[in-house]
Amino acid sequence: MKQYLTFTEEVRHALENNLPVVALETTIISHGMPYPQNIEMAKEVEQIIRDNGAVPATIGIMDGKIKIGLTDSELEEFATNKNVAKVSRRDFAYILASGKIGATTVAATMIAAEMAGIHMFATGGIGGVHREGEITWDVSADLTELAQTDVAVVCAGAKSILDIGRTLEYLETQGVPVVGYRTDEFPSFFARESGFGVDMRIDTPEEVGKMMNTKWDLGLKGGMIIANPVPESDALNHEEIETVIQKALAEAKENNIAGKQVTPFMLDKVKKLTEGKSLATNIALVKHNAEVAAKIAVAYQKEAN
Ligand code: PSU
Ligand code: MN
Repeated sequence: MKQYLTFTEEVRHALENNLPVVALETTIISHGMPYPQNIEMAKEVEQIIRDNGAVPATIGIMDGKIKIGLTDSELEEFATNKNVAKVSRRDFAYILASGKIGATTVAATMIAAEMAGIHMFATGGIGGVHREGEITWDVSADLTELAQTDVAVVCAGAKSILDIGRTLEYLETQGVPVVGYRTDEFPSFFARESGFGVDMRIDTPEEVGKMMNTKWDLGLKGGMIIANPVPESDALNHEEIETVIQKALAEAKENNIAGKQVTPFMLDKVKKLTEGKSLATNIALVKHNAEVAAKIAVAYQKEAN
């Protein structure tokens, strides 16, 4: 398997010396945000992780390799190239074997991170069960990945473009712990509220690190979700965003948007309908997740070593 992986010097050094590392995805760069905000966000997030004592490893597929850590010019490529594929578990081998360029989703980033020996990952929001999922069967492969791959994911919950109740039910069935980080309510990405509670609340990085070590010491396969609400100052109003989402969903339906196009389409529409406010919120929550993930990675690694 190692033949497919390449590492930047910074990441290789960290992994060889058991230093804390935080994985980052590329789908958020290539398909989640417009240029140039995407590249600015990607670089700032890496720096936040360094400032909090861990090493960032942004993951993507190019030139027949799984890249664990990207150079600045590679990051730029993911931010600007219009032909970047969106890679989830099912697409992984195809994109790698064909030498195409592919941005990794939460699911694919977890797969690559585990291969590389990285167990901490920061992103914006996870995929989930889509609204009307009982008709379309659109359930993100992120959820089944969380059930089987040993990577903890810090996210701001799941976007309320999804069916959050069903997403949480699915995660429970799959045995995925959902931890509220300093919150009793599962956040809904743009907003701090969702109307759904969490069964586990943890308030310190040390306690999350201990739970990660305990889970995997026990051989309980799979990841966990650390749900970290967007900071108050950047949050959008739950009811307001709901109205916007209803409009965007109607447009998606009119345009017959389905499958892997749904999430990028919805993010773009919501951004337009909020006049860019949602993009600022998106960037803020990713940065916040990076900070928390770095702190947890430090605590996890201390306990693991
Ligand atoms: N949430 C965001 N921005 C994103 C994504 C989620 O705010 O870009 C991406 C992530 O990479 C996630 C993917 O894994 O969308 C889920 O896509 P799907 O619903 O097609 O599984
Ligand atoms: Mn989907």
